[in-house]
Amino acid sequence: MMANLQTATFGGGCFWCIDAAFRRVNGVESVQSGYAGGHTDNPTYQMICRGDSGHAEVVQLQFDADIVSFDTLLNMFFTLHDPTQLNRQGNDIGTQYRSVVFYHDQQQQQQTQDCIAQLQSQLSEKIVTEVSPAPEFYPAEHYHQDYYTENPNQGYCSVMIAPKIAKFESHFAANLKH
Ligand code: MHO
Repeated sequence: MMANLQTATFGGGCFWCIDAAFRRVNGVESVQSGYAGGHTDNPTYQMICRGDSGHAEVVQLQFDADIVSFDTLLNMFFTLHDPTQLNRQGNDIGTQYRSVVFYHDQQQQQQTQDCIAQLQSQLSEKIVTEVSPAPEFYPAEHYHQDYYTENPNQGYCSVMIAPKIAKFESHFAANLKH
């Protein structure tokens, strides 16, 4: 059967974490960490961290929409980070860590807006997630790809990411790769 491949692009804090989570999801065929939404071409991680490039740390996914829906990916995305924090996730502070959905078509835009409206009705704090058309995506340096798998003992991975992934795996057990 032909795969119904689609693209999704999400930013929600450090990309190591959402990269690790989405790699586990059944139907997600590829995950790339990168930069998008700023105003400089071919940014480097160093430029991102200076904060003046305007880029966000994002992950870009290819997923088979016949196996996992964009709505399910949105639900996952909103449990992986706090969409009420402006330009920060925990101790990670700066525009590079902003909450953002870069939609690839009108349907993704509508689904994102509906998902945010629904989630907002359950939250007292305002959701600040940016919802914008997908701009050019710049893949991050090789060492940022699948960082969590490659560097499980690195401090940030073991302290910050591992517990989030454990929670993610129990919450979305039915959606994981076997
Ligand atoms: N605070 C973390 C974030 C890394 S992430 C790729 C660190 O600097 O290790 O922004």
